[in-house]
Formats: sequence, structure tokens, C-alpha cells
Amino acid sequence: MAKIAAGLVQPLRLWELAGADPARVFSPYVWRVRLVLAHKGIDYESTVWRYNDKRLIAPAQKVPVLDVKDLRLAESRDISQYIEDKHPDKPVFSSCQAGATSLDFLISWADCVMNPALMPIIILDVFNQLAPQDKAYFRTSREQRFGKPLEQICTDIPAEVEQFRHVMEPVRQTLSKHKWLGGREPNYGDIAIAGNFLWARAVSQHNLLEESDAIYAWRQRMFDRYAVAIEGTSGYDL
Ligand SMILES: N[C@@H](CCC(=O)N[C@@H](CS)C(=O)NCC(=O)O)C(=O)O
Repeated sequence: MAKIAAGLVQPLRLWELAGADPARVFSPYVWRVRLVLAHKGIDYESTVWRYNDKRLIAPAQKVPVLDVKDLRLAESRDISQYIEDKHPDKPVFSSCQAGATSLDFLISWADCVMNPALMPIIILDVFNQLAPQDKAYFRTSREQRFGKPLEQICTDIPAEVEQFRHVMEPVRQTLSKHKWLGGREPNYGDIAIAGNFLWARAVSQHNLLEESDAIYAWRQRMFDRYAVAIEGTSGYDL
């Protein structure tokens, strides 16, 4: 433990979904909280969690879960807002109504458009990286969700990658005019979208972006800026 957070009661424990390799933390939503904690310079303890450990995070059903001493928080957005409220310095959310609404839109876009565009490309990679005890649960639950075997969710990776690049066009256009989605500094919009890329980086070697893409350069800037959160985790060079 390097630093004690001023505003948040310690100890902080973040439950993080990992693959067979405990350093392969891959949940995009956990990544958001990781990045917010790094953004604020807050230290925490990480606990590896796997899908079949549901009882450990009860009453939550999904990670991220953050334990702040005796308080248990769930939902990446709510956890991030809680951290922001306790550490208003270097804000990641907007204090003005219009800014907050636009950010809500961007977060929903990352969840409802970007994430589903990425999912078919990397779902088999996720499966292949899972701990053995998680594989049956993941297969059954995802095959139910998609209505087909995992192996048939994506039958044409290059076509899905092209579609993904197309879906990213609004982000591309924004980043060709601005250094960060947050403008002069990264905000939760950058964090939400980088979280999705960190999910892919953790499990998959697929080349999602061309080097000439403005998003490629931004992604590298984000990875450099938040290197402290990424160091020591397993992932592929992008
Ligand atoms: N809306 C939630 C979504 C969290 C979520 O979907 N977490 C996944 C990992 S990426 C999970 O824990 N899934 C458990 C399961 O599928 O059983 C948030 O933003 O925190």
C-alpha cells in the first residue's frame, strides 16, 4: 500500500474479474473503476473474482464491486460517482447539467453500441482465457443470450472488425478535433471507452484499429496516461 486516500475510508477492496491468469483482469466495467481510482491517485486492494464466486460479492450479482470498509458498492457508474463525490479533485464527471447529460449519452453509447460491436470479435477469446471453473457457466449463459453456440457468434472476424471500425466513427471524428473526449483532460467518457479497449486488450490479439486511426493514437495516450492502472496486468500488445 503506497498511499492512503484522504476522502475515502480505507481499506478499499475492488473485486476484479480475472481469467485463468489472475493478472488477466478483463471486465470493461471493472476497468472503468480501476481507471477512475488511478485518475484520482487512490490506492486500493484488488481481489481476484471469478464468475462462479457469486456468493463472495452478494448481494451484488456482477462486478465491479467496491468495498469501502463496511459499505459494499456495485455498478461501475455508481461506484465511480461515489469516488468522485469523496474526491472531487480532478473531476471525471461534469458539474454542469448539459455536460452531465452528454456524458450519460456517451456512457450509454459505450455500453449499448461499442460493447456489442466488440463482443462477437472477442467472445471466443474471453472464453479461452477463462479459469476452468468458469467455462461451463460462461458458455451456457452466453449461448442463451446469443441463441447460438459460442463458435457461431462470429463466423467472419474481418467483417466484424470492419463493422466495429465503422461504429467507432463518431469517436474518430471527435478525436480528430480534440485530444480527449473530455476536451483538455480525459473524463469518464474517455474512461468508459478505454475500459472497453482494455477488455479487448486483456484477452484478444485481434487488430481492432489501424495505426493511422485517430482512435489508435488516443488509445495509446490513454494507456500511457493510466499506465499505473495497467502495469502488472496481463494483456496483448496492440
Ligand atoms: N452495469 C454493470 C455491468 C457489470 C457487468 O456486466 N459485469 C460483468 C463482468 S463484465 C459481470 O460481472 N458478469 C457476471 C455474470 O455474467 O454472471 C456495471 O456497469 O457495473
